[in-house]
Amino acid sequence: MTHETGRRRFFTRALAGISALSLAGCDKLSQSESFTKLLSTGESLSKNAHRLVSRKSMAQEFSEADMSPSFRSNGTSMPNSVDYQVLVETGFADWALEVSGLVAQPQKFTLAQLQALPSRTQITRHDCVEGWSAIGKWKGVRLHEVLSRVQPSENARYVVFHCADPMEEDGTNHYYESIDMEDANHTQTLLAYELNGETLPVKNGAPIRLRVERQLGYKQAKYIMRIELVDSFEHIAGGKGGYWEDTGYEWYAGI
Ligand SMILES: Nc1nc2c(c(=O)[nH]1)N[C@H]1C(S)=C(S)[C@@H](COP(=O)(O)O)O[C@H]1N2
Ligand SMILES: [Mo]
Repeated sequence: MTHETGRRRFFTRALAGISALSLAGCDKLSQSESFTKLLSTGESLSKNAHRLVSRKSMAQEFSEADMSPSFRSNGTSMPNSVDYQVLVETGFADWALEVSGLVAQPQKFTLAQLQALPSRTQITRHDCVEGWSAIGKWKGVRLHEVLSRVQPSENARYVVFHCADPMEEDGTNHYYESIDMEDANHTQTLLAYELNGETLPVKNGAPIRLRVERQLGYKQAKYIMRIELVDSFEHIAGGKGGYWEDTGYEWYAGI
């Protein structure tokens, strides 16, 4: 079950007057109010702990032997957009990542240009709030490398990732996410173009997806089309900094 159908199902049930207690099973937990509250508390605690100890601490990295046999897809597995489908058919030859907003040198990067920058490879664990985890090997360019080329302004506070997948049937309300400058410049924060030694599959976010280790699955934006540096996200979509955040999820989804 996806978060989206799960959420719809929850609201439908809530409207029908069925109590959260009657919701049994692991993947229903994320739709239960008390679980969401518990998660929120844990998230704010870990956020503050990171702030006090070190936001620069590294997420655990694993060995090849620890890798999951396959890395599943969750949420969108093929964006429902003609523009995106054309990009897939043409091997992303005409795709370019626009990086703009509060930067001195807005730029567009082709996939080949991103792949020519220094790369980092890391084997990390992905944790989804729906109750599954997977260990995968990611290769990509550090977001820091890209940002240093566009020169963020001093007032830039957040990096926003605009994705190709519309979340409504009518093609509106695209998935998006955001992180702060500290996580953006973290050593393990990547724009990944390979998964498990292969070109990033469409189901996992081709041509590039975010890896922001130490945060939950929904922060790992797939199908990134545009990156925008901002000082606030109050004027973007629902104003909470992400698609799921706009529905009530925590913005800082620390693990
Ligand atoms: N653009 C986009 N990014 C997304 C999602 C999505 O639906 N669309 N789902 C999120 C969620 S909830 C998870 S758990 C991961 C799933 O990544 P995977 O498909 O590689 O397993 O992507 C995240 N990033
Ligand atoms: Mo997720």
